[in-house]
Amino acid sequence: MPEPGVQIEGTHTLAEILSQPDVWRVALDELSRSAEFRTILQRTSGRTDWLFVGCGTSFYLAEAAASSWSLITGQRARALPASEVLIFPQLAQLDQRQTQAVVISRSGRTSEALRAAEILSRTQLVPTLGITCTSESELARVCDVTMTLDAADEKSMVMTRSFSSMLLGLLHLGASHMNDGSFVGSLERAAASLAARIGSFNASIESLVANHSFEDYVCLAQGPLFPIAREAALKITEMSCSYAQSYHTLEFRHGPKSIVSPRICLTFFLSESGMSAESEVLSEMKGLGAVVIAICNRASDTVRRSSDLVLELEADIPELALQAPFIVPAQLLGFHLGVQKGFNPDEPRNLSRVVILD
Ligand code: F1P
Repeated sequence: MPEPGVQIEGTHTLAEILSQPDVWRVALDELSRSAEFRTILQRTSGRTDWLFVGCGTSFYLAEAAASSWSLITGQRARALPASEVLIFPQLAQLDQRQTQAVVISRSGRTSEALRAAEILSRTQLVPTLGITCTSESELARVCDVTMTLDAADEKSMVMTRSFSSMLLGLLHLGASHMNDGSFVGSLERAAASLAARIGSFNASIESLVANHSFEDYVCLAQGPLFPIAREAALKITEMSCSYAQSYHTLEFRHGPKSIVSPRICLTFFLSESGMSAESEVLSEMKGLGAVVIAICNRASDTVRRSSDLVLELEADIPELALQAPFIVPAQLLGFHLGVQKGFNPDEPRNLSRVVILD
């Protein structure tokens, strides 16, 4: 393992994180023009109760997709880890007449995801939509229909552009079900805004990491951004072997804030709906001595006064289109923290790219 702080040149993980705006554009364009997408639209129309399923990052993707799906379509949508479908299938509250299952797996090979797809399809008789970044996947052989975003596949062990691209693909599907053709345009504007800022975001985050030595990490968000905070915490853990936590922003006051000190890094994913209330928490935590990173579309005055680093997207897009761009700074934070601690994010400790069970 290299000496702590040694910059690891040419990692594919960093290149893949930085490639996201371009990959989103390609993936969304290919999806929109594909016969596969039209088939999926047709085969899933009329289903009114959506269950999103995955493992690890793909489970947090399922949570992000479920929260957005409800807000975009007005339909009931839930997320479960694939393991819960295997062990407690009754928790899924499946209704064969209404439920549409979506099984998410970058590799299309994760044992729990494949087994959950089989149970949903063959035992519970619920239609299954797979989404993956791997062509000719095992997942596609198990699910009734499958969305494949191979432009978003990656070499990295941890999921970065696969997470954001598959999320955008599912948002595009939800908006298309509602005949909202403008939503894909907002996703493209989000990509353009991020593309213009991602270089400065990367430099700012690398500099903040170089100038601090953290002991604790907490990611905070509300609403459809809360799954992004959960995924952000996992990225920090996977790439830097640090214990990172996530909470609903206003929940942080109710006990967890006891850990706040000058050695804590608090990352706020600020919604537009809750900007005022969330800014107050941010200001209070700065008052307790925390180092504060604010990720937002446009910062309030309180956020500017109280943050050590403000990363603004400044895009004219609906709030839901913020989910994918907001995860990118967190991926960069996890990467630079890992390098600072002497790890190689291309080869995270203890991890394998796919979890295959006997
Ligand atoms: C799911 C997953 C990843 C994790 C690691 C192990 O993979 O848990 O989220 O980062 O790579 O596998 P997949 O089912 O999405 O391929």
